[in-house]
Amino acid sequence: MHQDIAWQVSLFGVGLIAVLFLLVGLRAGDPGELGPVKKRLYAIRPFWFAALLIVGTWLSVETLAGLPYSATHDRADGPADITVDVTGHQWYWEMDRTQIPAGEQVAFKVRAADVNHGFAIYNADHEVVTQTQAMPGYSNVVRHTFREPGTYQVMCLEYCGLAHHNMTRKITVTPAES
Ligand SMILES: [Cu+2]
Repeated sequence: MHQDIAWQVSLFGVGLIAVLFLLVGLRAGDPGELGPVKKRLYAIRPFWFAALLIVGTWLSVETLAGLPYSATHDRADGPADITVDVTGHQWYWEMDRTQIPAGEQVAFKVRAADVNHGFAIYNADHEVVTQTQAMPGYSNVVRHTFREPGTYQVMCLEYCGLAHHNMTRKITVTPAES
C-alpha cells in the first residue's frame, strides 16, 4: 500500500518537472520584459518564505518529535524462553519457527548467508517492534517479548538488491498459554 502511494507520488512529481521543463523550453525564445516579472516575483518572496517556514517547522515537529527511538529489545538476562534461528538470503528469510506464543521471551539469532540484510519485525500498524542487522559471518541476537497476539511481518531494512522488497515473512503470535 505504502509502495503504491510512493510510486504514484513519484510519478506525479516527475510529470510535474517534465511539464515545467516543457514550458520553459517553449518560452525560451521569448525574453519578455524582465522588470515587471522580477518585481512581481520579489513581492511574493516573503510569503513563500513564511509558507516554507510554517511547512518546514510543522514537518520537523511531526517527524522528529519521536526521536531518539526508545530501545525495542529486551535486556539479555538469563536464557530466553524460545530461540529462533534466522538467516537472511537474497531474497528471503529462512526461519526455523514462525509461530510464537505471546508473553514468552524470544531470542532471534540473526545471520546472513550472502550480503547484509536488516531484520525488522513490524506489527499490524506498520510500526517496527524490534530490529537488528543480519550480517554474513556474525550472529546478532535480539530479544523480544511479544505482548499482543496477531500477525507480524518481517521485512528487510537494508537494501540488498533487486528483490529486496520481496523479503517478507509472517510471524504469528498466538495468545499466551496459561
Ligand atoms: Cu535485504
